[in-house]
Amino acid sequence: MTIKTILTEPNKILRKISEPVEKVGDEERKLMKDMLETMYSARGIGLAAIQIGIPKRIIVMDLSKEDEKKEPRYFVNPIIKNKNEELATYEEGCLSVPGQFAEIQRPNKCEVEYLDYDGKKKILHATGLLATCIQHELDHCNGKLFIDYLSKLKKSIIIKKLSKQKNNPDRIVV
Ligand code: GNR
Ligand code: NI
Repeated sequence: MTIKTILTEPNKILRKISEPVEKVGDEERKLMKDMLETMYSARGIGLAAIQIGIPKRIIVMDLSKEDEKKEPRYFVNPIIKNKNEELATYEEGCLSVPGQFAEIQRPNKCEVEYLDYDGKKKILHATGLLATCIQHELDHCNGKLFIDYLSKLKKSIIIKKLSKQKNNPDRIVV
């Protein structure tokens, strides 16, 4: 397994629309394992393939607490079927928008149709953080970041900060 580099904003690749996967084969499973390892090493709870530069509609997730047993989840070609009218607010962060957090409102429940690690068709009724996270990751597949929901001013402040961080040669990237 390999830990990949996570792309950060501003980077045009993050704005690409990812393509559906034709078949869940060994190549896709290798990618899912690498994504999961990359996500764990960055201490995230979800990751979309485009965040490591691969425009495929693949998401990995693990919402278990650090002292609990790992609970990896894999979603290939996820489609959100039913979104609840009711909204929930979570403070969101993103591995591609490092160090920035904002409260975002999204439907508090959703139904997701997807293929699992073995390519089997599944349906999941998601609520709470799971529902939020799936919607956050699906946004990545469509080239969207959580900062796109903020006001123009807030968004531009965040992008400026991130650009500065990137250009600073003193920044140590481990
Ligand atoms: O690690 C992450 N935490 C998080 C918190 C609230 C809402 C969404 C997320 S996803 C994020 C990892 C990430 O960037 N996934 O794309
Ligand atoms: Ni993200």
